[in-house]
Amino acid sequence: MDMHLLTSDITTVDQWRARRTETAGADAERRVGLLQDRAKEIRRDLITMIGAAKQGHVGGDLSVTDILTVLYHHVLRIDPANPTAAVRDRFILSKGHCAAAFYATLASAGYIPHAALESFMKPLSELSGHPNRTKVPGVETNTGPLGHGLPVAVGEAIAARLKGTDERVFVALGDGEMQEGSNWEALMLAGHRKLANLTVVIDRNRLQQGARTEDTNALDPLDEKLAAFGLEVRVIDGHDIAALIEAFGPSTTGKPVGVIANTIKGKGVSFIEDRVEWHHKVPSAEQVAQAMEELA
Ligand SMILES: Cc1ncc(C[n+]2csc(CCOP(=O)(O)OP(=O)(O)O)c2C)c(N)n1
Ligand SMILES: [Mg+2]
Repeated sequence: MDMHLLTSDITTVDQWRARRTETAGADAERRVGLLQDRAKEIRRDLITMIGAAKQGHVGGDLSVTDILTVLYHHVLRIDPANPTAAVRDRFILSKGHCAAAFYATLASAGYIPHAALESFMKPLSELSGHPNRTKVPGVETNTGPLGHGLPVAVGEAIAARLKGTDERVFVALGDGEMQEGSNWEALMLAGHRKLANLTVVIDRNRLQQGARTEDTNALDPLDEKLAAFGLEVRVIDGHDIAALIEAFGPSTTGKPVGVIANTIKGKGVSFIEDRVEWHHKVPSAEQVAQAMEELA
């Protein structure tokens, strides 16, 4: 029985497939350009959604957008027409407060109809403020309470190994979220089990809800910490599409991969970029219009 009221948009899935084929076959420069176009569409959608809902987490949505774009439009081996296919790569958005970016990405891949984005955070909408796997096709596990996505991803990576498939598991976390102890327990197990099929992506925008991470509970040297837990660490610019593609390549050491994606919270909209108050501030109609101009 399909639990979901929302179902995939086959026209968009076909378009997504055609675009993926085009992206895969393009030369490096054109590939980056195509993915930047997708990311811009997703940024425009999430701004529209948050402006209409008058709720959301716009800063973290904009910092994770390029990560989501590269995963869904180039890397993940998925079939949005069959979200629960027995063999598939998995993605978990552990920083579940960034649901708007996630839903906009799922819509761009055809998991859900684009028109459904209009219901974001409305009463009784499937598209609530944090993603729910029983309501939204493509969502692998419920997130929102920080610190739970990575432990689930570790379990999925172990399950894939037990099944003997080559499925890969990706999880995106906030940097403030790394202050949750559960993540370090999960990393310890990932390192111990040498879960080479797991890629842990940290959206390192250096801001959490009310302040800078390094002023709250410092994470640096985060690369050394991840390496000490047994990860193969890749530090990149999290808005550099080519660097993201490379960083999402398979493990070369037999260890789980840890990607520290240095990002800018609010990336793409000048008055939101790197400003702590935009963690969950809502743009006015005028600010939505200005953001759209910048993202034109
Ligand atoms: C366990 C838990 N505590 C508190 C919150 C409230 N909360 C939502 S987002 C957030 C800050 C997260 O910062 P970060 O992980 O850096 O995310 P980003 O900067 O990408 O938005 C907090 C404290 C929560 N969702 N879960
Ligand atoms: Mg952060």
